Amino acid sequence: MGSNWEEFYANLPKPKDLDHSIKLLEKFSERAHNAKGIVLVTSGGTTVPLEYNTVRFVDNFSAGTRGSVSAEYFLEQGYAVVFMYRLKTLEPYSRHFTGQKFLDMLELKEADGKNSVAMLPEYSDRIAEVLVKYKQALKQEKLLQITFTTVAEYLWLLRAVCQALASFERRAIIYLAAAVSDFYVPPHEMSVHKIQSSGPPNISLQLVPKILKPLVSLWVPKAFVISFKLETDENLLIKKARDSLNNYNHNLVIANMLQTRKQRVVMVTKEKNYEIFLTDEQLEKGEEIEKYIIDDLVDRHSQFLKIQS
Ligand code: PAZ
Repeated sequence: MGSNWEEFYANLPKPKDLDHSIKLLEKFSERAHNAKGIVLVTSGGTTVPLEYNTVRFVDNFSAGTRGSVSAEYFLEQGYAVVFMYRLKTLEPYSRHFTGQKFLDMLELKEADGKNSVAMLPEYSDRIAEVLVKYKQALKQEKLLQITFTTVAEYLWLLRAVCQALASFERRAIIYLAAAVSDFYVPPHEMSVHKIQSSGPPNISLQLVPKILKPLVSLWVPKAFVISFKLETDENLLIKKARDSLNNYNHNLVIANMLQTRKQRVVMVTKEKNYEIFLTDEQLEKGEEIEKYIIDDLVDRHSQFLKIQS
């Protein structure tokens, strides 16, 4: 079962809200035809539930920074964006104000025994800057957000989004920044109830088939497809990225190390490898590497449109 994606899908339970997401996608993609192009950005990590009534699951690391930041820069460049993300990970625009950061921007005022809330003036410019971009994306209906949690939900959604974007042909960009589980528990082997701790559990994980293969060759054969490769051993990084490019024959792999992913990536194309990085000074100033990655990709996508048309 591990290598056959069709059989794999046939055995994966379809998510309950998939039909609703497909309707949203169809409407969104109809409207998006007048944008410069459309991008699917995947973001966050998938889970692998160990039980149907899930108490425990295996998780994949990703805060959703790469995806949410990239989505903002694609929007700024005039693309419509389908942001497919793990529930409760970072989202475009709201990512600037998460957790305590948001509360620290407010002050409490008391008058006549009543409390009211005001924005601290020193944050006003920063908030206004983000708010302008957010409102513009909403007004232009250029951003659609859809969520997944498990690897099964991710895979069902991924195929549905690709099918909705196929009509954009070369104008579609598929930007796969999510951290997707390589292993899963096949549905027929999954415990229904919480696994009891009376002894060591016997959990056997199987390989998830390589979904880039049907994605590139069947679902969106004309799109500009970018995958990411995450490693923790520098010695493996470029070889694994190039192997992936050779195996799936897509347009580009962005290779990054877990430890340095916010400061350095290597762009692996059919012709060459090149780095995009931020200096320590740029990083300290709060610059984001995704700005430079997206600038580069937008250039490459324009070239791709010219060469192929
Ligand atoms: O979401 P984040 O900013 O914390 O991390 C981003 C990332 C490392 C998950 C992404 O850049 C990436 O490499 N995604 C693909 C992971 C993989 O090889 O499965």
